[in-house]
Amino acid sequence: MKSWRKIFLSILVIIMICLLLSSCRKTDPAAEADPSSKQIILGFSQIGAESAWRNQNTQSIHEAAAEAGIQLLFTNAEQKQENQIRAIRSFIAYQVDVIAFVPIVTKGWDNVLREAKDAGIPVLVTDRKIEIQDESLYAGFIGTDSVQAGRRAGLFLLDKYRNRTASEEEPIRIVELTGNVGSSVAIGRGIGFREIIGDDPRFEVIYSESGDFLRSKGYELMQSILETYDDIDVLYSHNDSMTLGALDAMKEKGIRPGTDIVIVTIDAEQAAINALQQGEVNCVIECNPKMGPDIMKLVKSLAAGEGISRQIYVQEQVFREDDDLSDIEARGY
Ligand code: GZL
Repeated sequence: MKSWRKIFLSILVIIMICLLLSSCRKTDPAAEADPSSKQIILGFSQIGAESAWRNQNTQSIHEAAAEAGIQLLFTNAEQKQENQIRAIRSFIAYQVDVIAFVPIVTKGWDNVLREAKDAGIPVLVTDRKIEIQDESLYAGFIGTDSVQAGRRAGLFLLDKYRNRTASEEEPIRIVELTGNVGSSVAIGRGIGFREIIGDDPRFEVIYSESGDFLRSKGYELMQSILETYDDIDVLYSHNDSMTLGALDAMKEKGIRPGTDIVIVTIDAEQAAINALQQGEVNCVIECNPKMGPDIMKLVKSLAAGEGISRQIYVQEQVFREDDDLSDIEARGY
């Protein structure tokens, strides 16, 4: 090959390498000298803005990152796993210090988390859980105990119908609106609920369908359900957004939610607490979205190369119709 062509190709390769390096994260000489002074960069992939709960979760993460002095690269996946995988890859390319994300569904994360591990970037799973072959691909989980939330829903019904016998009466007919199909929270809330009422002959789940945690789908599904069934006793809904939509549909039909149909819902956004106080809902199970500060503490530990607990559940409570509902703290979302 003529020498001028060799020179041209060498220059081209050098330019490409410089461009590639310049596209990656800038190194800070001061930080190189004193790693503890380096600002931590966190790449966070959020699933979307499907509910008041999710928006509060997002707000908590932004506020806590700012408070902690952590630079936040935040992406909204618009409810698509492929967008989350793309975002995680971009965090890897940028060489963030830590990656955190809410996995919209439990499966399909092995490859991209292997890439993060190979790049030496620790990963924190938040809010929802993942199912993965190699558990070493992520550092730990912090979020809700969705199976316990389902159990709490079932336990409320056991108490509500404690005087009901199985023998002489029709079963208590339950309609279930579930969250995202394949998400750990929808799976867990279904499993926990059935652990409690599944073998009890007094109860029968006559219908179960995903409303994707959306108010609009809760409304549409309940409209359709009320066209099909006229003897529903209980609605068990995996989040307040779907519940509020279902309540709208019930009221349009002259049905009194909380009286004609017992309503059990999860999240505890303000609108659901208001409905509980007004007697339109019978039980609200809290799912705590305000996990930002705890996430940032874990991020700092991971950035410092420290280990963290594999599984941390956030604090959550239950609000029942018979509780003192007069002094419930404003929910903020
Ligand atoms: C639960 C969370 C769920 C909420 C919904 O931890 O993932 O997603 O219950 C939200 O409101 O859409």
